[in-house]
Amino acid sequence: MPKTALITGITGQDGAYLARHLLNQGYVVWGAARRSSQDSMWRLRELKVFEDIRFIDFDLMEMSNIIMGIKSIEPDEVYNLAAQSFVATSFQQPIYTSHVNTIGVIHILEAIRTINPRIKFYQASTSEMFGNNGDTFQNELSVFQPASPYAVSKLYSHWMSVNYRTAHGIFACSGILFNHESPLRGLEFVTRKITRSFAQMKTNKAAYLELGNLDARRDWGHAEDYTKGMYLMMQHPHSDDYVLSTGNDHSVREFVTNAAAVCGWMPKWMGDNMDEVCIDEITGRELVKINPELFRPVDVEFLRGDATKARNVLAWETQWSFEGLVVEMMEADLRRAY
Ligand code: GDR
Repeated sequence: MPKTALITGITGQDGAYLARHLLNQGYVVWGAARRSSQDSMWRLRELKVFEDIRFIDFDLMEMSNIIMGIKSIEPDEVYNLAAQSFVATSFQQPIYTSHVNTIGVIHILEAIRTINPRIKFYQASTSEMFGNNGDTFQNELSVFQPASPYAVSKLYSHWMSVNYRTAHGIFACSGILFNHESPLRGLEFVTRKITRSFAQMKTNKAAYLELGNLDARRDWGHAEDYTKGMYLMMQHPHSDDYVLSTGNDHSVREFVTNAAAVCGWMPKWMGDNMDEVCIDEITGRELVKINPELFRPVDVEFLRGDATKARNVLAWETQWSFEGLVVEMMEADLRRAY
């Protein structure tokens, strides 16, 4: 009997890569998608998995949907990837963010507990929960210091997952994933914003790129590696919490520099603070300017993970380097722009 998985948020970047991986492992894959997100099926089409997925109309805020869905699908594993996942938006929409990112999670956990407590559950937790905790590396034992409504809501759901594991014996894993990107990344996130804007600038569909905090440092990995890590967590005999990260950090400025080089520009940074710009030394063209409105009320300045536990316990490995990731994303957007 093939295993059955239900993925919430299947139309997102991680949903697409996870669906492909599970299909390759012989799973029957069900995707929970809201009607309004039908236009997001492009990722599943791009990975050529759309036709192989079964869909169920599902809203995390509707407990009745979730109960009916889990009863009819009878999944072995539920991966909860659905969320309001853009940190900047969570400052503007803290109540919506909190509802979706917290209540949605207990809806699923309660459904599992009451319908079939043997169903395994994966919660998409995040390195944002660490906030500005001052550690040089963050791992499963690091202090949580969430710095946005998004991070606070995710911390609630992390602890709820832990609680259902310890209080009710549910197989609940919390994957504390550092930033993970790909050509399927949403345009609101900084990496894809950079590669998409540069591709548009190359074909003169855009003049220049505006960014906020260039000094922020992130541990950027590839979503393909990270979704394989989700799957490994769910195959281990015991449920637990795991950090997934590369152990390397880079600034937004470095991401820009690498992406610009792939476009054939020779990036040079000039000026300070709000007047900082990046120009192409060959043509003198202005590539990047600062827009103060793109700064967050509070930003997480530095995140770098220590994934020793996942490497040792799950034999999790990363195939992608930071440099390879930037090249893949930049080349994909250059192809799309033509
Ligand atoms: P992040 O990702 O907040 O780390 O959360 P994002 O790419 O949005 O920001 C990374 C850093 O870049 C700075 N930045 C900008 N960010 C955006 N989006 N747009 C800009 O113009 C810009 N200029 C500078 C930000 O201030 C920030 O410091 C991501 C999300 O996927 C979360 O859902 C996930 O939980 C974490 O990664 C791990």
